[in-house]
Amino acid sequence: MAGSRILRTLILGAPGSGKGTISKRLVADYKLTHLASGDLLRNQISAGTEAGKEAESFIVKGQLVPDPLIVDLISQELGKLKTSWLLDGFPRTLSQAEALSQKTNVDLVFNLDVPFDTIRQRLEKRWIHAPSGRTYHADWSPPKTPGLDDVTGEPLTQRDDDKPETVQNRLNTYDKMTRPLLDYYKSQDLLQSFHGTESNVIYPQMIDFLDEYMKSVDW
Ligand code: G5P
Ligand code: MG
Repeated sequence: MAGSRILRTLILGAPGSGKGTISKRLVADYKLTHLASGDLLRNQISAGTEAGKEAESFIVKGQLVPDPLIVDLISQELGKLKTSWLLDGFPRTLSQAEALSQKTNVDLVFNLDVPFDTIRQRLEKRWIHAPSGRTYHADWSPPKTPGLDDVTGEPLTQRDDDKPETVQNRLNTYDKMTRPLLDYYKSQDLLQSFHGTESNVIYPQMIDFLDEYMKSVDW
């Protein structure tokens, strides 16, 4: 990345649309700092904080955690960042988007538009290394040793909210609460949607777009 400007980006998409997978590639290729709201919340739960206890009761049901809780957590983290960043999973409601706009401008909003049937199949086979947020898929991106994290060798787990009935609740919640954000950012001319069923096909399209974008604004 050429210039010294800070790039402020969001990645939106339904649960399981590949936000984490694509973010991992973007942060490596464009030297962005990745801030994932779900990872922040799961860290709070593991640490047994009050915020974590409150969040857990919503997450296990596939519901969104209350806006003030996540706005607080994200604001604290954003305040620490001095480099270009990519925010994954936040905002998820119009009220969160408004809160974010009070704190910072955003340059680009990516949207991953992946069919729900594809998502349901993916999440059945997701495994994670909870402490780091590293994500695997049993067939598509398996760990080197089945059941173990590639970096630490620690055991992988499945997310409580990846049970089929909870996944359906998360998809319903997305339709009701988060989909309206697409119009919100479209009306600000910030939204770039990428449709498909394969991250390996979507990602090169994102790179092409981002490279052109950076040239156009003389990054
Ligand atoms: P999260 O953690 O933000 P979601 O529900 O938005 O959770 P999730 O499940 O983390 O999103 P993702 O990051 O979009 O999905 O997808 P991923 O992990 O990269 O990919 C999913 C699986 O598919 C992986 O196994 C991956 O390897 C595989 N995969 C990727 N691409 C392909 C492909 O091309 N082919 C195949 N075969 N597989 C592929 O939020 C969790 C909860 O926290 C709360 C909510 O309760 C939420 O439900 N929360 C918030 N609440 C309120 N406001 C907020 N802002 C909140 N943020 C989080
Ligand atoms: Mg994720």
